[in-house]
Amino acid sequence: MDYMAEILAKADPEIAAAVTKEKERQTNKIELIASENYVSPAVMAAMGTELTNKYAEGYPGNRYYGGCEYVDIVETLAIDRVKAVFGAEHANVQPHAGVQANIAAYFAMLDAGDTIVGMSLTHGGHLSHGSPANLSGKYYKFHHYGVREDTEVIDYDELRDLMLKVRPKLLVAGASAYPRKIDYKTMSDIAKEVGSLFMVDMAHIAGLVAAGLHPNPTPYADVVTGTTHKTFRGPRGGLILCKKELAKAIDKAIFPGTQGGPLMHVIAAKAVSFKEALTPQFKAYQQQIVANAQALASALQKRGFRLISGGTDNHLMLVDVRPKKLTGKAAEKLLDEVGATANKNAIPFDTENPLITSGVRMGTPATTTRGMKEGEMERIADIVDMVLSNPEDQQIMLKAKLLVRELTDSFPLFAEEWRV
Ligand code: DSN
Repeated sequence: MDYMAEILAKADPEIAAAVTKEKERQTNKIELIASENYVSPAVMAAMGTELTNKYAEGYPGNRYYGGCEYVDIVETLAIDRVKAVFGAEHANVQPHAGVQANIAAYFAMLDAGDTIVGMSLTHGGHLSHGSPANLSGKYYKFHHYGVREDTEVIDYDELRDLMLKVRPKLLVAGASAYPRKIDYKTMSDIAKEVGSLFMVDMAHIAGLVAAGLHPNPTPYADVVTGTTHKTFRGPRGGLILCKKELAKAIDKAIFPGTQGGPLMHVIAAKAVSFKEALTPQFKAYQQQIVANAQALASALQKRGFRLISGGTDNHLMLVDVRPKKLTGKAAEKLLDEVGATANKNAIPFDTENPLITSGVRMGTPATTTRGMKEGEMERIADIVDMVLSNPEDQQIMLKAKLLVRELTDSFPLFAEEWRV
């Protein structure tokens, strides 16, 4: 046990025990949730520092509290590094998470009641892109585009038609369950034609963008939001990038607009992850995420699975489990029983309700961090196939469980190789 864990175990054994169990879960299961990852020891260390003690409302050099000279260094480094990573004119590193980044971006650019066009949650969009259950859907008038039923990819002509009809103040690109590249240039052209602002939520693919493997939305969008904890492999948190003209409005929208004190320990961890993102090892890691996603996708297809849109260009895929006579909910549970963690997910034109669904979303950021490569993706596809094709067969389920354990034992979670 390390020193910090020992302190926690002495002070609060109940919490320490749950943390230990969670560490065991992460160690002994195959993590296929597309939005999860394992941070480096340096990122983890930054989060457990004295910076958590500091109030620092405001921005570097302009705070509402004294004693900010050192957290100013931290936040300035974070800002400069993330601007270098994405080639941005301005960056705000204070959003606590992705939803907060999106809400602040809307608050900066719009008035309550304004019209926005965004991707439908049921076609791969995000809750904060206008779900009626989210503040975004309650305070703004959203219209949604989706994917075509035949191709299951975004139809930019249909999107243009909707934009011309609705003439929104803002067009939002980005998704949380869309396996294909998004054409930011075309979307930006449509937004310009209609006179709308253009925002890209790159939360899922930030790591791929940082490594130059996915188109960078920064030159095309007025505002780019994102998270640091998915493909990017930083701490749980959000960020906003924007053009100089919107810098003041964005900063004001985060503080005092929608947040109070920044989480300086998390901002320090973000800065560490931004430094990691500037290394060649990070680029190699992101390349392997994509190679692994392609390997897993084609291995699943070889075993008869149908993937939404026929494959993937990024780190994730959506598997239609209806041909296996399963729901997404049942598939998620079966996979979990053998030690593979994925999440049920609506597929486009799903007829099941969102708590049941007909799909499972799988991604490769976490397994890639463990050092797994294309060969291991074949083994994972075997496990998924065994489980979802034979849910009633206890012997096959047991065999799948053993195969998961063999894999996780061969790729220790905190092995040296994956440390940057
Ligand atoms: N909950 C995240 C995901 O899993 O995609 C999005 O916020």
